[in-house]
Amino acid sequence: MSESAVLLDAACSGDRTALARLLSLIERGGPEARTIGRLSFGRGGRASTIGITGAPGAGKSTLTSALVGRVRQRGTEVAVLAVDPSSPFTGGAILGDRVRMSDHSLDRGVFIRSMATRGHLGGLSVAVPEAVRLLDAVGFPLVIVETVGVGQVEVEIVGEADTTVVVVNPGWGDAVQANKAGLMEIADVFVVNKADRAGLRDTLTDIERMLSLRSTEGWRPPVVATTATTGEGVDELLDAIEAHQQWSIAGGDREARRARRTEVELDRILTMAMLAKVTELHDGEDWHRILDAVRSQRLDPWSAIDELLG
Ligand SMILES: Nc1nc2c(ncn2[C@@H]2O[C@H](COP(=O)(O)OP(=O)(O)OP(=O)(O)O)[C@@H](O)[C@H]2O)c(=O)[nH]1
Ligand SMILES: [Mg+2]
Repeated sequence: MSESAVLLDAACSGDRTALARLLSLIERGGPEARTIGRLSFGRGGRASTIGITGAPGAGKSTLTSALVGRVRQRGTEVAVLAVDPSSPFTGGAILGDRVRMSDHSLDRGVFIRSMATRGHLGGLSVAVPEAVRLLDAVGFPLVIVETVGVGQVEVEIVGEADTTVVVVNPGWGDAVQANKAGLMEIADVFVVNKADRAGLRDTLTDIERMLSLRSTEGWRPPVVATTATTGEGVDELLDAIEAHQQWSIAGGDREARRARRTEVELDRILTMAMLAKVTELHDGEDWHRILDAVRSQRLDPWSAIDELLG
């Protein structure tokens, strides 16, 4: 058996160290990550996923921690993946800083892990779905993905969850102005966190107004006010998330979303494989010979590429 297969069996039997090791390999990418992807595929499919996004400091981690507490009270095991597309580092520092979840450190029903870019953004958009599939495969019925920031990449990663929660604060306009439309599009549930701060009413009104401009068909995202630090509103948030999950399962929306997600993922993997092929050709023997031929006008670029690919 390969090392990955041994690790996966251990992880499926509850070995958290093995699970952490597998996630590191997925994060790093390359052949091991692909092997893990092959092995874990088909073992899961039961987990629900929740994506949580919002501007830096909006209270996503505090809220996630509070949600995890509620979910555990209901007896469900949960894995949390904290994704930071802007950072090349993972591990202790970011985990401690970004994910305020020390409350759950002694609870074996909770697994928390952060993931960073390792230098390339494309890698993360392939690694995150792979990591989620692994957490599903080892038996977590619920996986929460939190991303830092509200840029394109973050929105993309989180928007692929079964239920997407967008976290804003009173007076949210300034922080996320650039990407308001993008957030409106992906939100299944809106949270105005830091409800203890001034400006809550205006923000709720603003969001409701923007939501009323959306298509009237389908799901209308509920807007929930929370104070993550005290836990106020967190039960309502969990209810709103569960309502969306039930609605999307019943009406076929979840299935459709997952079908789209599969296509997007396959497309990304194809693109990555093609880029790897390009690098391989660059490093190969023929490249310089063919380049010389084009430089000395013996060969046109189109024929050169045909020859290289042939
Ligand atoms: N007053 C108030 N402060 C809050 C609330 N929720 C979170 N905070 C505080 O806001 C700060 C940021 O909270 P985090 O949970 O780290 O926010 P985050 O969105 O995960 O931050 P990043 O991961 O860095 O983007 C912390 O100091 C929290 O204690 C809230 O409801 N009210
Ligand atoms: Mg955070």
